[in-house]
Amino acid sequence: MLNRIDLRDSPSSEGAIDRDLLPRAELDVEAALEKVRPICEDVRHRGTAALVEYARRFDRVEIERVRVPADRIERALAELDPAVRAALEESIRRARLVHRDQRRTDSTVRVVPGGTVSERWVPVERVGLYVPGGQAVYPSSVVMNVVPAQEAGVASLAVSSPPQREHGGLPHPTILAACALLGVDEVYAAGGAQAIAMFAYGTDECAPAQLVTGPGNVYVAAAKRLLKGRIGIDAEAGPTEIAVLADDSADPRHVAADLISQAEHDELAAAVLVTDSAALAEAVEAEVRAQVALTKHQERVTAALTGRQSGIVLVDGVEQGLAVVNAYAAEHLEILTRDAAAVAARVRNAGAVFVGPWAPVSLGDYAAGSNHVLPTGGCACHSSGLSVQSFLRGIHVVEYDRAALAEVAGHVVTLAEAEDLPAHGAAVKARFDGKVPDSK
Ligand code: HSO
Ligand code: ZN
Repeated sequence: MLNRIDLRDSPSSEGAIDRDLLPRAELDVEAALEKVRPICEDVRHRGTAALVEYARRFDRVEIERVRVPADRIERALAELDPAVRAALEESIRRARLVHRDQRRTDSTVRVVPGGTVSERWVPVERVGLYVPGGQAVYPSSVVMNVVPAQEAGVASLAVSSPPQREHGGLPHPTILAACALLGVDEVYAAGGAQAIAMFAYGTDECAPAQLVTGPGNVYVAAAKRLLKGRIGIDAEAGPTEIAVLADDSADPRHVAADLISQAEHDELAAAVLVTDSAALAEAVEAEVRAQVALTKHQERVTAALTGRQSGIVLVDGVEQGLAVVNAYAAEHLEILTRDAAAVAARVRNAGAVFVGPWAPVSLGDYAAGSNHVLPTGGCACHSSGLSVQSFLRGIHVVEYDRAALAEVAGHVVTLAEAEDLPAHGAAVKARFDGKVPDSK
C-alpha cells in the first residue's frame, strides 16, 4: 500500500540525502493565486457584500451579516456537550501553562557608559485567527491560535471560520463554543481566501488586523501569499505531515495507527515511516491494511497513504535515519527507537518531536500543551510553529548621551563615507558644530 524508498545503499550523511527522493506533496499555491486575486480585490472594494456573495457561492448558504451575534456564541457554549467542554478546558489549561512560559521579558544592554540598547517586546495590536471548517471542524485549532495570542497580550482578537449550511450560516457550533470558552466574542462567518482578505482590508463589520494566523487550504495559503505585507502572516500552512523514525523495538500497531491518524486529515496529508528494520516495515504495512479497513475516513486515508507524498523509507541504521528525517524536516516527527530521548536530542529539523511510545502526535494535536500549528512542506528547517513569539515584535530602543555619541561618531562618519552616504555622517556631525568630535 505504501510506497517504498530504499536508501540502504545510499550515502548516510544529511548533506548527501537527495531531498527529491523523499516523498512530499506538491502544493500548487501559484496556480491558486490567480483564483484568489479577484476574490481578495472584491472583498477589498465591496466588503460585507462580497463576503455574503462568496458564502452563497462557495459555502452554499445565505447570510446577511458576517459577524456572529454574541448570543449565538453564548448559546453554542450552553449547548456544548459537557464531555467536549471538559476536554477543551483541559486542552486550554495545558496550552496556557506551556505558552505562558514563552513570554519574553524586556532587556537592556549597556553597550558603553551612557549608551544602551533595550529590547521591548510589544504585542501585535489586532490579530485575525483563521480556523478552517472544510473536511473537518477544528475547535482544537481555536485553542492553538487563541492561547498564544492571548498570552502574548494581543488586545484585539477576532476569529473567522466558514459559514456552515447545516448551522444556518454560522461557523460550526463547537468552534463558537471554543471561542466562548476562551473569552473571544468577535467571530466572523467567513472562509477561505475571502476571510484572509477581510482581515487584511477590513469591512464595515470587521476592523483590519495587522496579522493573520492559522491553517487552511491552498486558497487560504494563496491569499496569505498575495496579501503578505499588507498584513502579517504566520505561515502558508500545507497539508499535515507525520514522519516516524522507528527501529525494531517499535510496536507496528502504534506506528500504523499514528500514520493513519494524520492521513485522516486530507488526501494530500503525508505519512512517512523511516526505519532500518525490514521486518518492522512489513509488519507496519500489514497493520496499516488491517487498520485502514476499519477506519471511518477510509477513502481519504487510503488516498493520503498511497499518494506520492507518503511511504516507507528503508535506511541502514538509526544514523542514516536521523539524516533522512533531518533532511525531510517533517511537521511532526515521532521517535520510536531504543534510547528515544537521545535520538530525539539529535533532531534539528522538525515542527515538533514526539518522543517514545507514549507521545503520539494526536496527543499533541489536542492536549499535550504544545502547539499544533506547525511548519509544513519542509519549512521546519527555517521556521517554528505558532507561539507567543509569533504575536510579539521586539523593538530596539536606543539611548545614547552626548559623550557616548561623541566616542563613536568618528566610526559612524567613516562608515557613512565608505557607503558614499555623507549625509548620514553629517547628521552626527551636526550635533558637534559640524565636526567629528574629539572622542576624549
Ligand atoms: N494535526 C493537525 C492538527 C489537528 N489534528 C487538529 C486534529 N485536529 C496539524 O498539526
Ligand atoms: Zn491531526
